Amino acid sequence: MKEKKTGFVALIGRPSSGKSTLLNKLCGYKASIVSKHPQTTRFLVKGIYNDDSSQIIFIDSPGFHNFNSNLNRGLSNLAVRNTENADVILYVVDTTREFGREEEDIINKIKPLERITIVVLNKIDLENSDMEIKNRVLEKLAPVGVVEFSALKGKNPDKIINLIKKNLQIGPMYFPEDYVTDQSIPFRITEVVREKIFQLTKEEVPHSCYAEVEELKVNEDKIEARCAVFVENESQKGIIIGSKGSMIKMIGVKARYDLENIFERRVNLFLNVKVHKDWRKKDEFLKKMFDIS
Ligand SMILES: Nc1nc2c(ncn2[C@@H]2O[C@H](COP(=O)(O)OP(=O)(O)OP(=O)(O)O)[C@@H](O)[C@H]2O)c(=O)[nH]1
Ligand SMILES: [Mg+2]
Repeated sequence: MKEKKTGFVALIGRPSSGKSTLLNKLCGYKASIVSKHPQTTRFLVKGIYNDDSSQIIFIDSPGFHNFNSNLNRGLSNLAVRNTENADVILYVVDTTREFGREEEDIINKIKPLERITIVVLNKIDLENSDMEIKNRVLEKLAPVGVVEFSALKGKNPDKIINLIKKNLQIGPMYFPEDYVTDQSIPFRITEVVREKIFQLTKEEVPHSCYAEVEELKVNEDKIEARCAVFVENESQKGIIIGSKGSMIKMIGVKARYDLENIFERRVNLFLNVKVHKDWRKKDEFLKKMFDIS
């Protein structure tokens, strides 16, 4: 068997800088959920890129930002932990934002690791994209490469892939060649449901939700799942259900559509909205749920 270059690439960047969008573009497959709200990603989500000469395992992480709650602090710690074990760090910079405290904090965390780092200057398709931030980053960090890109509109991420390959070693295959992600079926279901909630609701509501698959039947031609959506209080429950159930219905329709594409079979999805009072304030629960402390 031909030897391949393999390794782990950790994405890090401030919330909404486009990490998950970029991971999906690099993998050529939607492995990680995306929305316009910051803090969409809550877990270390893997997407796997395979070609004749390499296997690259990308690990998405929650946006790193200033701590203002236990959940955010936990998510930011998770993002940093992600970079500590990686062969290469892919630092995604939002060029429509000013260099601020978040960039400074990220650089202070990754610099001492002395890992191979590649900087992606993202969102160059937008009018307010400003390369001044590039100079600010490069004053503090010495990456092996800097690529200007649009994770949303860019057609060809080869430049980033090639740069990564150049910096990986020949190594073991971590996953079978036809794997595009290591995510379980229930995890994919809850993530897609969460994505729809992030895309269809606003302000605190998407952040107050988590989802859990309570019953699952997987057949060759059909998947049937009962999935609970938990919110923090009755008023959020009312918003998620919507007038005469219109919102939860829309979440279900859109999630099912995506899941049928992902699993390539029919999906029956039953959503049930429940209250888990103030779950984001319960440290023990957060620890268990998000593997964070
Ligand atoms: N115009 C434009 N929009 C982008 C680009 N990359 C990402 N976006 C948008 O920015 C928003 C956030 O993208 P995500 O990929 O969810 O960002 P993220 O860094 O994973 O965010 P968190 O998981 O919340 O930290 C979405 O609305 C994307 O469509 C880009 O290159 N150009
Ligand atoms: Mg994300």
